[in-house]
Amino acid sequence: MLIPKTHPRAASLYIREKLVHGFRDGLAVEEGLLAHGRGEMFDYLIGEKTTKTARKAIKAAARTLLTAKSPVISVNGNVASLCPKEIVELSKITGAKIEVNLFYASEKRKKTIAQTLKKNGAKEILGIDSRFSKRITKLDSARRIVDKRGIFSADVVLVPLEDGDRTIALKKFGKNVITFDLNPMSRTAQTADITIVDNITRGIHLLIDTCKKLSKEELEEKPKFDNKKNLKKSILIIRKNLRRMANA
Ligand code: PTJ
Repeated sequence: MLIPKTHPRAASLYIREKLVHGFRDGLAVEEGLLAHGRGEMFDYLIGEKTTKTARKAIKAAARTLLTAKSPVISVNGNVASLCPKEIVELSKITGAKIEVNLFYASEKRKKTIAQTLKKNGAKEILGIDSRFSKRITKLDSARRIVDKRGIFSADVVLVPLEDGDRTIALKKFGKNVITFDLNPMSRTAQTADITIVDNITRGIHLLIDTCKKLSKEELEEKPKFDNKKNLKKSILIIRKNLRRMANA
């Protein structure tokens, strides 16, 4: 599809096309298209830009990833469709392992996602070899199967575009959870330790840059981040935008 650069919503339409291609290439599932639609709606409500509150969460996420002992980035079909290159770059900068972990699991899709990540420069992808499978408790979906070298033994897990049950289970399992979620009211957003309310396709670039730029002093500082307070601010941004639209 040809999208004119001058189209007022060109950026958003390009992102949508990426997901459609990801779906056609066997990375994302149909349900992922629906999840993307929900994301688009919230992106519209936050103004389709990275807010100050998202920047604050990104800084906290960068610090947490860089100071983690064993960080892991969990990748699903949507994430693999939208930003595989950036996921690999983030993993290289932070030393985080990459693990494929799917809600609608299939061996074929896991392999397709792993291949895509490798094409984008990843050396090792976890979550593919069943010899290393372990179960995390209190979770019914296929996502309970994790890699013992990855999510199972991680201290910090980045789980972007996630469903609520998984985030709750990871928290109960003692993990420090970071997420990208455009819906500040979702269970994932509300349960995670650090929620970046931004489109992953925008926010991940800033997360990579922030990881590159954080100074030694900033890394040593005691973290002051309050996720609940930050989420309230994101909800207020949405309320303000809705009010402005209603009064226009
Ligand atoms: O590939 P699989 O099998 O693991 O399935 C993945 C999906 C996405 C289908 C699954 O995790 C799912 O159903 O997720 P949910 O419960 O719809 O949650 C996805 C959340 O991500 C929603 O709150 C969306 O608003 C949000 N979201 C969608 N697109 C983006 C986003 N947040 C940030 N950036 C986006 N581009």
